Amino acid sequence: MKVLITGGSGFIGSHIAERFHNEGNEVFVVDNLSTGKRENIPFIDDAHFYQENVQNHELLTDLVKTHQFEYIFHLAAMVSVVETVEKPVESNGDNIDSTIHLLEATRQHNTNLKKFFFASSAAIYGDLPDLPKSVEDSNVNPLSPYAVQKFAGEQYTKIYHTLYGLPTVALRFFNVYGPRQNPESDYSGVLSIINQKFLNKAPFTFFGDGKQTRDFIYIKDLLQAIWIVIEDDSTNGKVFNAGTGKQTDLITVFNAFSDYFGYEIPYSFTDARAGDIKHSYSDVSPLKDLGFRPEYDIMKGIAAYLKYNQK
Ligand code: UD2
Repeated sequence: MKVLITGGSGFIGSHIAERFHNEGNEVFVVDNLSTGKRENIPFIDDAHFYQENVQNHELLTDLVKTHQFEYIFHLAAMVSVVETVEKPVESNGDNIDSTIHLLEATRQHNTNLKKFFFASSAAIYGDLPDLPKSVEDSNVNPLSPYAVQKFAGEQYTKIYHTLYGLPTVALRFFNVYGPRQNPESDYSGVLSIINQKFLNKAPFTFFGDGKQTRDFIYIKDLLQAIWIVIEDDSTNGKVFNAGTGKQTDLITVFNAFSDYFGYEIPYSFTDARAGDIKHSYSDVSPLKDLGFRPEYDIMKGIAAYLKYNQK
């Protein structure tokens, strides 16, 4: 099978690429390496790797026409919320224009598509207090260009099914963590930051009191969710939450790292980040109805993450 992954050298995209590759498929990656890394996907040769911006619509259309992919994953995006606040117009191009162009190229030229997958985000729920967040019952309240753009992307993905019959699906990712997550920015996933701090024995700062909670999902559980929705025709035109349905506070996470590393690092508390939400977790019952069974609670997930690091 032929598979296209935009953003395929990023944290999540590289895991999708690896699994398809290991299962004997031909995987093509388009990634401008703005946040992804070429070394995340050493198994993809240069003939299948395009270091290009996802706004290169001509390239993407050509790829779709030439290769007639079975699966298309659209993960490439300006992923930093802060960067989208600084660059609303540019991020709109990366995050919305790219999505509709790729959907349109697929509609017009890709005749044997099994699924078009779009990566959405829990960011679209904003700071409304209801919990757990449910695709059916919760209102959305996008508070950044990033959140608006992810919501637009998933809605385009959805209507490309209802209007044109394209087999599409979108997942709203909650707080994904695991190997290859890039810890380099202040706004990287907090687990990758804590991991980095422990490795370097450097101080960690809690923004707020550390009692904020998130629905942390280990990359392997996310892959399970992705494979369930891409292989099931009943998911066409639908949007699902991708989390574990459990909330864990930051202090618990920090203490788990301390236990596994076997030493303490200095830590301090400062003001909560502007716009930070206090609590978040997902209702994943629709995914569970399709067979989703998350296997990694936070302790098991952190253990697996650290074991991978040691390799
Ligand atoms: C997630 C997404 C973000 C956006 C947002 C929308 C990730 C990695 N980020 O941000 O892209 O979708 O949801 O709601 O999935 N923290 C510290 N110290 C640090 C870094 C973080 O205390 O050095 C706190 C941070 O203030 C927050 C929590 O840790 O309360 C989680 O932070 P995060 O950036 O990993 O994830 P989140 O949910 O804020």
